[in-house]
Amino acid sequence: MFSGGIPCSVEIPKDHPRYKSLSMRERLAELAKEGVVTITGLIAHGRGEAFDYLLGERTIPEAKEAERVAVSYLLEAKNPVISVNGNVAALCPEEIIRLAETVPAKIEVNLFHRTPERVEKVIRHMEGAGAGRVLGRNPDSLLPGISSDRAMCTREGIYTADVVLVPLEDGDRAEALVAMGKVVLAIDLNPLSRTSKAATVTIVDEVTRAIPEMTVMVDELRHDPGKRKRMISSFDNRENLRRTIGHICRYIESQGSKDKE
Ligand code: PTJ
Repeated sequence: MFSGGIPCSVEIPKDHPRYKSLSMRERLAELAKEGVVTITGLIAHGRGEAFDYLLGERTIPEAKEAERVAVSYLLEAKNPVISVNGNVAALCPEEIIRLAETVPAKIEVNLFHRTPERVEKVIRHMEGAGAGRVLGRNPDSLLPGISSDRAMCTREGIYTADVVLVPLEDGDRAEALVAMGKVVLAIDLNPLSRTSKAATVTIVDEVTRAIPEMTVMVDELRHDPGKRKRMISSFDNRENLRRTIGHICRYIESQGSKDKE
């Protein structure tokens, strides 16, 4: 059964005001039963949903700017890699594959709650969605400075990548990747997270909105290296996060004053 492109087990009425959000939950719950999504991935999604409310559940201009800069980095990179975890594989596998093919970039599965069986499930899930080659089955390298299994990666992929896109990341690995001198592009609805603060570029947007938007931007920026370089050199992640938080505050204020009317 499919709900708005998101396969799920319970039919959500299309006219339900929270159709997309409920379909996503069903999808994640279903894939948690299959072991693709970890149980704590459901908690992480709930936190993301809460922050998305505070953004008005839409892509704000600050996120669009960060998406453009992130795409510029991906196009400038020698070895760009998209890191995929259980939640990302569940929410937007086809969209990740399309972005990876368009750039082109490698896809590597890297999990926080890692077991060989789960890695295999997530990779199979990506392959089932049409991915050609997915790295991560046979990690041969360790990221320095991380004590969790998230350190395990492939030399061909994340270990030697110059630019890594990390949707829904945990702070430890984001910091470790930056410490290795890599450009880290985060997608995280929480502008206050350690990941958001550590990343080179933080996209405060919902992953299923951000990835397709970025794929369109690849075509816009592919033939304009001058614009890419200008976007990269003028971008200040801290300032963008500051403006994002300001945006959230103003949005909350506006909702509060609506109640008083
Ligand atoms: O599949 P695994 O084992 O690698 O585990 C994946 C999770 C997500 C459980 C793991 O990476 C984790 O615990 O992440 P955190 O530390 O909870 O961080 C996830 C961040 O992503 C939080 O700041 C959320 O606000 C944010 N987030 C959640 N859902 C979305 C999101 N950001 C963008 N789009 C979302 N749909």
